[in-house]
Amino acid sequence: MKAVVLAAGEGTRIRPLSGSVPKPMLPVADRPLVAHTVDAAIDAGADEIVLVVGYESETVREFFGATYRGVSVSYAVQTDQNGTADAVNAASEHLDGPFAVLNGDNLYDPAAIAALFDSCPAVCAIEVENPRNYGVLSTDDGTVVDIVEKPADPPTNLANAGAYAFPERARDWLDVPASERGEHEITDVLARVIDEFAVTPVTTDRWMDVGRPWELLEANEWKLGELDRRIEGEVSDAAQLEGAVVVEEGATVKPGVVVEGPALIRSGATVGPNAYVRGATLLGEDVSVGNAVEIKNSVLSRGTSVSHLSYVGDSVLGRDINFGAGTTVANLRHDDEAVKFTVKGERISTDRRKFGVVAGDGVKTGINTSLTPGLKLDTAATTRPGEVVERDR
Ligand code: TTP
Repeated sequence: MKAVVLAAGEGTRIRPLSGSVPKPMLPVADRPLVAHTVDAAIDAGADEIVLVVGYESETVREFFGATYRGVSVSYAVQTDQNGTADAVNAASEHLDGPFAVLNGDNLYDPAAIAALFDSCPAVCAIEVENPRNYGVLSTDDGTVVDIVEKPADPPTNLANAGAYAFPERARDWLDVPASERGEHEITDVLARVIDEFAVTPVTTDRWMDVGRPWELLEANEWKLGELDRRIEGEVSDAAQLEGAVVVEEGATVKPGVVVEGPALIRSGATVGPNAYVRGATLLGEDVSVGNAVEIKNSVLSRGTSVSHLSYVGDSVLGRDINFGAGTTVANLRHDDEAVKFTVKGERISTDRRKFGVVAGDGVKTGINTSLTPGLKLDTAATTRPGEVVERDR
């Protein structure tokens, strides 16, 4: 089956991380986020991938090229991000026969995607505790009979897990009217398919939609947790690597370093001496973690440097950041409440007891900067030496 993978969005809710890199290309373990989606489709047996691209599309094209893992990849351009149905519509001339649609910012269980392909027409569903926040599926006798967005009174706890296998006819139904929020939604295409076909709900135990920065952290927790230990870089005899630790070729781990897996230290990264890296942590290409630094459950993107005497916990750092000596991230509130974070101007709960900071590309902190939980530092923001930063900047 052909799989259409939607990767045209910028990811406004994940800003500032999507400043120079579109959300689908943000790092999740050893690959961009969207590569996990494409891998799930290929592992499930997709025989062709159609990637819908738009925002900063070059980076996506460069990564996948014309074939990826032996499977043909073609591209459709969605000029304006007018919604998920509009995105699939942009790919319509690539479609013949039944086709699957997957979100390029979702992590899927490949076994569920294989079952989805086998059960076409079908939609993936996951049981959730709080269905009010999702598209909710009503079923009758093993068939989906309705889908309702964020219902006040959910008919089931089966949430739409953003993966669809559509019959060929659905290609003619992609031009749906705009929804209340002004987007052409793939769920309206699904509603039409539900009206005309028997649609099977394929349940999955594990699925994740990456929309906000802490979800990128959680996606890394998932995928770093799947790594097997592999040591190919230069590791000092006086370093200690515990559990599922990957040190890629070209990475250096100096004396006195302790790394607790799951952790991935990518090519060109240097760690130590005397640093403490705790799981789940991704140290991207050319990252530098220096003397007496502790990093815990964090993502440090390519080229970022936390050189000495600093602590970074439960945080996501973009590219080419420099944390000055003694920069300390707080990741826990005194009142033990969930940490809040600002998404599109609104302060919302991350539902996480521990969450540190999100810093955009090129941020520089002065020495001895203290950063409070849930702080957002915009692209290229700076702090002064000794500052206590309590407000986003
Ligand atoms: P969303 O997460 O709804 O949108 P987004 O990725 O642009 O992020 P944000 O809401 O933070 O701005 O999109 C779901 C998937 O569909 C995602 O993989 C991006 C893709 N998409 C498109 O390809 N074209 C579109 O017009 C839209 C709205 C989304």
